Amino acid sequence: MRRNKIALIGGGQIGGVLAQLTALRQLGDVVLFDIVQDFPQGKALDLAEAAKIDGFDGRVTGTNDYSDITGADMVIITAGLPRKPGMSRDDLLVTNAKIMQNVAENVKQYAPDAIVIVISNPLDAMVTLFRKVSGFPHHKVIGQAGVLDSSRFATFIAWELGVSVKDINAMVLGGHGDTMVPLVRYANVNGIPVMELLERKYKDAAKAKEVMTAMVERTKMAGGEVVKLLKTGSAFYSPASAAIQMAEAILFDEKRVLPVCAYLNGEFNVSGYYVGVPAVLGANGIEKILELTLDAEEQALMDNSVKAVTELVADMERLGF
Ligand code: TXD
Repeated sequence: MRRNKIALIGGGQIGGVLAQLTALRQLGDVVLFDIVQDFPQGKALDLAEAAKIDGFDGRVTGTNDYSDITGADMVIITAGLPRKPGMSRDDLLVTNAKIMQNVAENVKQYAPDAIVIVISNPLDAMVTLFRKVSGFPHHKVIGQAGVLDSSRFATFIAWELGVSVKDINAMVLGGHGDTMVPLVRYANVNGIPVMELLERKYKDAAKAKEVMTAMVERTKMAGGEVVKLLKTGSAFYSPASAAIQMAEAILFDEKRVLPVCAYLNGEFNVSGYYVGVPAVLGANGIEKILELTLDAEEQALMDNSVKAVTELVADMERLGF
């Protein structure tokens, strides 16, 4: 049986960490593609020379030639430009749409059976465009946003409560923008509602609410917080880890329930758009969307987020994509 072949399109910050995690976790052979001459070859060579030390067998190669991704089982796309300080995700729309169009045409040609995880921003638009240009089945084209946004939310909750982040269950739904929806009511520590723990900690419901609101706001702005500190580029360790969790769920047919950017066909009352929702990820990609009951306030936030996604997609279409 041959090893999985995993093509990483974009060999920049996230692409490099993806390559390393893929190798370390022995998920398969890595082909790192980038348009910059020699750059992915250099990264791949550097990483391959760590195999002896880290003890992985997977091959790691870099390329500027799409034919090298032929037959890839999985494709993870980070090609595009990251945000600069003060730049919104949507400013990236035109530049990255042109790139994504080109990527999709090539993935369609050389890896027509792959399951694809899109990371490039603006995420909801890029995953939509990849799907449209490639014509791949919707369940095999998935966007990464929710796993990262949820991990950020969980991190802030863990810090606030002084407990292990491993015991936090928290989910963020909606689009990957400022309108994303961290689900407060469902957030829990091994089943204990986070709000209950906050109320016990502060012995004051209003204060508990205030603390939670601050964590929700920080989650929504978390990408920008990192951008501001880094000065050049955007988050790359955590987005790579998030995509690897999705990749493992698919490659090992884990049926994990993860919040991902999935194509909705009536679920959550949305039709024809990619939106962040809980889904079962397994060997077939998205195997099921898990719907859940939202109260009036959550539904209003979700509607607002879906509206932002539809506007973004409309903008992209108006610009000719
Ligand atoms: O959670 C999420 N979805 C995200 C998304 C979280 C953080 C950042 N996110 C976005 O991922 C970010 O806004 C960017 O759109 C992508 C990639 O971020 P990264 O930090 O890895 O950007 P880099 O380091 O600039 O890498 C992008 C690479 C770079 O090496 C370019 O040469 C290459 O993409 N590139 C291309 N590759 C292939 N094909 C084409 N046409 C191309 N154009 C540029």
